[in-house]
Amino acid sequence: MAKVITYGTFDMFHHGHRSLLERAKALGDYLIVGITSDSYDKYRGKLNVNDPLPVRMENVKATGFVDEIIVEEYEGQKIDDVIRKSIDIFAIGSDWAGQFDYLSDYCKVVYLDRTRGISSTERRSEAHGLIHFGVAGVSSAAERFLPETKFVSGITVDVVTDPDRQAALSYADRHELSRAADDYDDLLSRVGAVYVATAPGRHYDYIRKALMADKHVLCEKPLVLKEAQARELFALAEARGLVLMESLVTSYCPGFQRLCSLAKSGRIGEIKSVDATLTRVPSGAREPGRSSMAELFSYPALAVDRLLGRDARDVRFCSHRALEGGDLFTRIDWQFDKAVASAKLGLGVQGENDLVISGTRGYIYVPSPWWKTEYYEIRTVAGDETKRYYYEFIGNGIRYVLVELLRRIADGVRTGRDAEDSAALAALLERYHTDDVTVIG
Ligand code: C2G
Repeated sequence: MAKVITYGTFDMFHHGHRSLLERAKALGDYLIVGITSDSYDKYRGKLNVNDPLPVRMENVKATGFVDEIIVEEYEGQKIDDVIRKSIDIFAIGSDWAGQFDYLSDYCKVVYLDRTRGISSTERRSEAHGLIHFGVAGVSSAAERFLPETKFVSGITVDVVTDPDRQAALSYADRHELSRAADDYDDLLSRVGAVYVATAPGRHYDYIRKALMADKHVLCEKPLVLKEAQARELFALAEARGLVLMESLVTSYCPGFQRLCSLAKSGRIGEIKSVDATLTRVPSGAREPGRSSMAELFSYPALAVDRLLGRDARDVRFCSHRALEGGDLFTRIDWQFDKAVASAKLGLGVQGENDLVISGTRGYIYVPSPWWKTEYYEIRTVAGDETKRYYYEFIGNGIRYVLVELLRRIADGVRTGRDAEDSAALAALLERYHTDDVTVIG
C-alpha cells in the first residue's frame, strides 16, 4: 500500500485545493493531509488566515479523497511525519518546487502543477470572496510582489500585462499565472483589482483607467509625481467606492508604527531632529535614468512626515545627477518651526543606512534596514538606560499592505491617512522636479 502525504493551510477552500488533493490521492492508496495550525501559520508569516482550523479540516475531509488528517504545528514536522508514518510519497503544489527536495532522503518527492486561475464562481461569500489581481508592468517590483501574495489569504493573481508581450508571457510562465493579457483593457476585464508596477511616469494613466473600470488599485511607489494628480485619483477612488493604495510597506509594518508612537510619546522629550540615510549600490551595470529620489525618497519622507508633520517652512534638495537625469545621490533638508530633518539618498553611493530621532531628553537609534523596522534602541540623556525593542518584519513587507487592502475592501473603508501621505509625497517630488535644486558633480 503506497502512502502519500501532503500539507497546506486550505483556507477559503477552492477547486485548486480540491484538484491538488485529488491528484495527490491518485499517486497512491492512502492519503494523509497535514493541515497547518493557526499558530504555525502565524509563525510562517501567513497574516490573515480566514477559516479556523476545524473549518479547514472539515473542508478537506468533505472532498472524500482523504484517509487521515493531521495537524502541522512546527517547522521540521514534515521529516518527523514522513518517518513516523512510513510515507512513500510527499506531494505538494508546484509553487513550492525545489523547496522540499530535502525530504527525498526519506521518500519520493512530487511537485504537482498548481491550478492556474481560480474561478470567481468559487467565492464563498462576497465579504470573504477571493480578490482577483492582475499585474500591470513587469518590473523588479512585480517580481517581489508575486511571492508575497502566497502568504495572504483571499488573493489570487491570474493575469499580467506589459507593453513587451514577451516579458509578460515569461512572467506568467514563471509565476504560474493563467495568462498574459492581450493588453491593459483585456486585463481590466478579467480582474477585480490591479497592481500597478509600471514606470512611475505611467502610473497616473494606469491608475485612472483602472478606477474608471471599477477596479481597486495597489500601486508601486511613488504613486504619481504631481500632487494634483494624487488628489484627483484619491477623490475618484472615493467617489467610485474603490480602494487605492500606494505600496509603501514601511507605513503598514508594526515596528514602524510602534517606533513613531514611542518617539512621539515624550520619552525622548521634544523631537528636534530626524536624520535618515537610505543608500545602496545596485548590482550589475547602472541603468540610465534610475533615480534615488524616485526609488527611495518615499521612506525618509514618510518618517519625517510621521514624526514632524507636513508644515515644513522650507525643504531644500542637493543632488548629484548622473546619467540621463537620474540622480546618484540627493540630500534633502527640511526646516520646521521647532525642528529640522535631513535625508541622504544614494543609488550608486553607499552610506550607513540608519535613522536617528534626536530629542531633548534622548534619542532613538534605528539601524539598517530602518525602513523595514525590526529593531531599535532608545537611549536617554540620563544615561541610565538603553532600552531595546524588537518587532518582526515578515517577508518583504508587501503582505502587510495587501492585508490592509483586503481589510478595507471587506469593511467598506476606502481611503485612510495614507491618501494624504501619498499626496504630500507627490508634492515634494513635484518641488524637486520644478524648483531650483542645487546640483553637484
Ligand atoms: N494549490 C494549488 N493551486 C492553487 C492554490 C493552491 O494546487 N491555485 C496547492 C498548493 O500548492 C498546496 C495546496 O494547494 O500544495 C495547499 O495550498 P495552501 O493552503 O496555500 O498551503 P501552502 O501555504 O501552500 O502550504 O506546510 C504547508 C505547506 O508548506 C503548504
